[in-house]
Amino acid sequence: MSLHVLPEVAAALAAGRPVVALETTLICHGIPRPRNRVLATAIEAAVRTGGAVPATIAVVDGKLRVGLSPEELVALADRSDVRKASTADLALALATGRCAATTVASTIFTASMAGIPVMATGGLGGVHRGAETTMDVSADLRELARSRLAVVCSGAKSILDLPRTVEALETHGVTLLGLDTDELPAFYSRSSGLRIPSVDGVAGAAAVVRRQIELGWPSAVILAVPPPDDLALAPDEVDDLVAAALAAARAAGIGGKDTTPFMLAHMARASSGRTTDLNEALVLRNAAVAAALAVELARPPDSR
Ligand code: PSU
Ligand code: MN
Repeated sequence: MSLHVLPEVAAALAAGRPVVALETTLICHGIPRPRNRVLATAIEAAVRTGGAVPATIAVVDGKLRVGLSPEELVALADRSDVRKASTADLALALATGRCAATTVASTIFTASMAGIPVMATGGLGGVHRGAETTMDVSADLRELARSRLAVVCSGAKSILDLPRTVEALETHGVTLLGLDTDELPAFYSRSSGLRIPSVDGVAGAAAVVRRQIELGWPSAVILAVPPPDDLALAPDEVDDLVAAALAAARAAGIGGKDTTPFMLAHMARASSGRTTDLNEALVLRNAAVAAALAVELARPPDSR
């Protein structure tokens, strides 16, 4: 077994106490330094406040880690040489003894191996705009299709082709739920125009997750949480920001795994940091919701 599980996380899992897995690409490649170190610590604190144990996942010096110490977490956030490791890159990162941040895909894979039932992130990867020609579809979709866990997020990032992303999720049998909303949030804005089933609160979501486990259905449940009202952008403004970022990416010849970090950074600059403020706020909210879901799922049947 090549997993290195922090003793606190291992103890919680062994005792059936709630644990929430967290990804690190958003820390190392989504939010600029030095804000990212503050956020990394705050996300873990939000999970603890919600009554669960955080398990931040990353490759540190060639080891696949499930749970980092507070010092290790800040050190990872501060480094500028951390690679982005999706599932295709994990083995290489381990073999070369490097540090690498895990995407949603590699975090889901690792969390499943460790037996963690819930993870939190900002926005999922999905079908990129122009995928008809580039074939750029995030590996997040493949892991969501084959991993039985609940993923709390604010939908998929608006830089993607959201209607095609929803179709791909359906094809792969991934259950998509809105937390008290029947519209898929679009990460930067609360509305995408895409209808999804709404569940009543975290208890409603937990009931679906339990049925999914009983069924033995091998795919994920996505719980989509709208971004905070006061920071969310208007859909028109998001469209303009995405169009400008896409044009800049094409002009700079950006492709593949650099696309998402490049676009996020471009939109942050073009919005004078408002997309970063929003990204931070929604991740913190999602971490709190994920903790509540993990707590609910860990409750014994007679106390529900
Ligand atoms: N959510 C965020 N910021 C991010 C990401 C998600 O708020 O930076 C990352 C996730 O790690 C996701 C990745 O898995 O972007 C998708 O990258 P790609 O499209 O290259 O698979
Ligand atoms: Mn890609």
